[in-house]
Amino acid sequence: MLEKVLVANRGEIALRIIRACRELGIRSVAVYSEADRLSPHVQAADEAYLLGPAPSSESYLRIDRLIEVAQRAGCDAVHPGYGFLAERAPFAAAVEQAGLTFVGPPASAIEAMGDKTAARRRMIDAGVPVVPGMAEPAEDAATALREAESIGYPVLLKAAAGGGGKGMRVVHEPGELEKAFAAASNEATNAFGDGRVYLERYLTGPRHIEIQVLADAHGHTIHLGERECSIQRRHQKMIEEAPSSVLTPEQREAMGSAAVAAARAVGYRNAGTCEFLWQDGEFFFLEMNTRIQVEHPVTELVTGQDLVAWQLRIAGGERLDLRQEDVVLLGHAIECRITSEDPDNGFMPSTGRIRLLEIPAGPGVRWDGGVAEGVEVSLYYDPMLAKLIVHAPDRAQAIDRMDRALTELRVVGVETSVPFHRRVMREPDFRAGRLDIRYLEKHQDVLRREPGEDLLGAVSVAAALLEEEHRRRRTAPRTAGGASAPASRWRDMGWRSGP
Ligand code: MV4
Repeated sequence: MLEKVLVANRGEIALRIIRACRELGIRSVAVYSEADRLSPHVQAADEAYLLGPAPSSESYLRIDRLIEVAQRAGCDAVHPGYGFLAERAPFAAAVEQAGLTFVGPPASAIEAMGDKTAARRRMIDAGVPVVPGMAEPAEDAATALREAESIGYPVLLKAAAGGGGKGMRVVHEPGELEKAFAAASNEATNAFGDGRVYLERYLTGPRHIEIQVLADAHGHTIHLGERECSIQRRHQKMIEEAPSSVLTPEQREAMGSAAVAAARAVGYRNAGTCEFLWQDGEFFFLEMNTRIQVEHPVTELVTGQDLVAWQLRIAGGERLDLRQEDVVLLGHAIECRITSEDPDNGFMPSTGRIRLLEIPAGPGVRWDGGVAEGVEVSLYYDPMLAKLIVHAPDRAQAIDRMDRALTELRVVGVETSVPFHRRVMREPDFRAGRLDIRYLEKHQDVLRREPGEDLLGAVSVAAALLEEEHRRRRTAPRTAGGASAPASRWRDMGWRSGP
């Protein structure tokens, strides 16, 4: 078992890892930048170390400094979380080189999944379905033109070093190919320092469905079902759920087996996710994310498994004593990513101090947060403040529960994505499960405030007190026996505070 873990991250995922450590009796060490001095993850850990004076993300990317802190603090392992250094093979290798355990896959597995055409070849060899297309990067535009003929239009140009949608170009007809090839290659060079591109058949309205995988160090690999992640904006996921409403048990098994085969093919260990595109009952492997993901809680709620605890136990050499047939899905879970972005203003990042934070509670509600009242939200880091996750017996009840929980949530000090999330929970296509990766392109209605839209929340006691205090300071002293002016809300509802 691990004894002391350095958490090489910040925000909600750092807190999530610290919580898992505490439950397992593992000591935790936080690191922080100057800007994060007062952040909750620093308070929650057993010890905390300042990484450097830079207030930006730079601090969390200093490999040498992180390893130095881990060694000085007497850690035996490093958990990278997601983002930052989580999928950098050189970081995993440097951690192991320093005699520490990397809570994640071997560097070789990260590398194998990093090169997209190499990964495609390995998946084909392992019998995992991939989108029809090229197995090698195209030498030039003329080669791509010939390949496109055999694949059939529309085709999609993708960067070989790829991921995240950079260097992607849709080509509808031969005449567009040469220009698109140059543009995609250019973009790939700028983004990855590698201009190689290849072609795939372009799927016009797929869903993004991914499979959670767990693999121990003793050759045992299983999957924990899927997550539906189609509701995204500019490659940023906004809402995730488990299970997907389109998979039959047979398809779940087929996709799960494909994900397990993919993991085995690269010698995978620890938690990982295989992304698939699903269209008209067919599915195709896209890529593997070699980290714990933001949306892991929806899988935890429907499987009853603690994925971060499994990461730590597997890294400590424990056996994954969970058979595939023991994984049972129960009910439906939905996650909303609560960000400091203004949905009524093109999702413009919003900054400021959090003055009031009221966190939803009640049956089936989970809050994975990384902020607290008093915390300053800056532009230095990712705008995700927290994740609100609900669990209910079925999808319809989960949607209603999420709408209720969003009603209870109050954040004063920064604008948040909450109004957007509430509009999606009420939108008929979403409620009917009619969604694909272009859902938000097609639903400008949920991206904008409706005239007359009324999304009042529950009246919070703290907010009511703050308002009342404010009002008392402004109003003249009361006359004897006279009732104070009722709050406008109460008057609106037909209530009176006096006779
Ligand atoms: C595709 C596709 C359609 N057809 N491949 C986007 C990021 C990268 N991971 C793969 N992506 C896509 N690949 C084929 N052959 C559409 C996308 C895509 C997408 C995929 C998943 C989630 C959101 C997306 C948004 C736009 C495009």
